[in-house]
Amino acid sequence: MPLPCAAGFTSRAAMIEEIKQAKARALRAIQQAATADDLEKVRIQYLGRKGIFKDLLAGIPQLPADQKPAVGKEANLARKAVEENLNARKNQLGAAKPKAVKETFDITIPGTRPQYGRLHPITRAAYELIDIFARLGFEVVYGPEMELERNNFDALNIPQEHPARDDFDTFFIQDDILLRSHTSPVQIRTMQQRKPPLRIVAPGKVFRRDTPDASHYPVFHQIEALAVDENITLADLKATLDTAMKAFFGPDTQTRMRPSFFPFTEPSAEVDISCTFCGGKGCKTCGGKGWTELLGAGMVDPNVFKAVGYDPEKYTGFAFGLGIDRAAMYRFGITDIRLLFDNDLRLLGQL
Ligand code: FA5
Repeated sequence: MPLPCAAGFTSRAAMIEEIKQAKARALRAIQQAATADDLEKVRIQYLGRKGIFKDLLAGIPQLPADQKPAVGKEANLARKAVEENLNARKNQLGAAKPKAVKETFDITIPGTRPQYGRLHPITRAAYELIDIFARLGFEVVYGPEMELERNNFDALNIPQEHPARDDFDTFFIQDDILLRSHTSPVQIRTMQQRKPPLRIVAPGKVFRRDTPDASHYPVFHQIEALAVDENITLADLKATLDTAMKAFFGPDTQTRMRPSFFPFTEPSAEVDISCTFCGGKGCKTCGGKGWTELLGAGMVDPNVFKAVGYDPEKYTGFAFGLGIDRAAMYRFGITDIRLLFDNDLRLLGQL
């Protein structure tokens, strides 16, 4: 707003009066400003580059020399007062904000729960099994998922064209390299590197051409065990399994061996545990049998010892391979193995 100040004022008194009035109007506008935006508009109107005070001060040089100091002083005082009031009001308006937030904050609303991560049931089962076998004196070793055909088959007494190859059929990378179809090749790798006595467990991922169903998956996990020494017997195998299964599934768990066949063990057995869902009474999950298959086991075949340069006349040993995914299912009450691989947090979050 242009003011009739500069050239129009002829007396000091008139100009001082004008400054006082401008100051009064500014202070009123500051008090009436309800928001920071209103306040900013007032600041621009009075103290801005083209504001009212700028115009007032522009008139001072035209005054007679003896009047300039008094008017200049009055103008500076007025501008200072406006600035101070602007700052004070700004603080007032700023301070009012948190108060409004405080009033609308309901402390009874439940907080947002942070999402905690946890281990996958297969990982948990693997860690627990490793821990149990470690306490029984087994050392943990690892082998590669990509394996030589020789270690997966030939050295385990499964020569080319042997029908047992079908049970362990897998994915070939090239002619003599494949994705291991069980953890048993780690037996071969370990025995080739060490002399008896030895007691090892080898957990890891394995691959098969199996079609997925409630208890099979084409990628799953096993934990292999191997104990070799003089005078190891089937009783050692049975006692080790009994102790480990009771530690993992609970003290009432029963273990039984059914005669079976694996080319790398003789005799061989499928090992069942009493059904964890019905406690052995028979239910839908165990097909009414009261038992569920968990692992394959046996006494190491002399041909395997020969393949790794151990003396089969001197040493005996037991070995087994346990399905970790199945162990996790029976332990955590999951009736379909596929659920373990869906990664649905609604299921995993309950375990
Ligand atoms: C073997 O893999 C033998 N290597 C085990 C063994 C080791 C025997 C040492 C003797 C000495 P089998 O194919 O039965 O055996 O598999 C062992 C366990 O792996 C089964 O009992 C089961 O718990 C699990 N398993 C087998 N196939 C699958 C699959 N497709 N999905 C999930 N778990 C499986």
